Amino acid sequence: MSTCNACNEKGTEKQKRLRIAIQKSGRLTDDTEKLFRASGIKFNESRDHLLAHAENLPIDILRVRDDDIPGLVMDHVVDLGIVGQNVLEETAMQREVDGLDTGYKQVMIMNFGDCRLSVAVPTECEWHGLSDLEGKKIATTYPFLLRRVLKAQGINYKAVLLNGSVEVAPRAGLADAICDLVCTGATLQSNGLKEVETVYTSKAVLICRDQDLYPEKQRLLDILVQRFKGIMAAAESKYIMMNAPKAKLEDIRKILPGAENPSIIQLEGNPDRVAMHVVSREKVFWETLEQLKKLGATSILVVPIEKMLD
Ligand code: PRT
Ligand code: ZN
Repeated sequence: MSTCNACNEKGTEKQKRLRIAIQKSGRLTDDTEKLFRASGIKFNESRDHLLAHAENLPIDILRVRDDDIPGLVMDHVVDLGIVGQNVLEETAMQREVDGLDTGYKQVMIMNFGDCRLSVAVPTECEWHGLSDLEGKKIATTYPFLLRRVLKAQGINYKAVLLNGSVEVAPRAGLADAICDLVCTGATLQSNGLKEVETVYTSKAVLICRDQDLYPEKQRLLDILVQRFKGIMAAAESKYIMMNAPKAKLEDIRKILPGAENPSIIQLEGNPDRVAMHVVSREKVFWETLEQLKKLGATSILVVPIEKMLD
């Protein structure tokens, strides 16, 4: 077996290599790995390896279950972690009760992992509000997040803790209602449930241990954050090109979302028309293009942007 610097950390290596915990296999994995690749972090080891070393940067990736990520950061086993806010806050509340460290710093909110924690009841049930849950059994994987909301409303209920298949609990006679993560709502619908109240909304977040990092690691983190932000900004942005009547330029600018300082180029042989190039920092919908066409724009091109550095 070959020796590995990152595993047998010597003092100096430990000070330099940034350790990031990510979800091994689940809903956050593809987006996280895509972001790393786009940021120039290259690692070859397969998902079966617990630890992967980046080839080109002093970064080690630790692949674990998402539930373990907050604890690894809070116990200073890793420097950074990418995890859902739902898991982060639930774990922090659980650890507080257990008397464990709960310190971390939120570095940035990511543009993936969106979901909501919602109460759902059987479709045929009438619903008037959270007070309908008084005295009821509620199945959930997130007892602390649920309790925070219901306690604030003075509602007494019984939590039934389930770590999977929460949506079958009412049909199985285990609970009257559930409180579970929802994305499209299809799972609730196919289990005869309706979403009645959202108690928490969540996205994936990048978190950091609450101690100062060694300077080399902090510098690397700053670079990563700048790259992540550039990729996320580019994901929403589009480069738009069109030919347009000079007289309508102001109207065109008004309907282009988030477009600043367009470049205007005079078209050869046509004094009334110009070429307009602009970066739009918001999604561009078909409706917008149709409006542009009505204003006399032609040859409209909307091009994706890969990277962006302001
Ligand atoms: O194995 P490991 O413990 O790492 O993974 P896990 O099974 O605990 O988590 P995983 O991979 O399912 O989700 C990881 C994180 O993704 C969650 O903690 C959320 O932050 C985020 N996320 C985003 C979601 C969803 N969307 C989501 N829809 N997590 C779970 N779901 C489940 C939900 O529990 C329900 O079963 O998807 C189902 C509902 O989806 P819809 O689209 O039918 O509404
Ligand atoms: Zn999990």
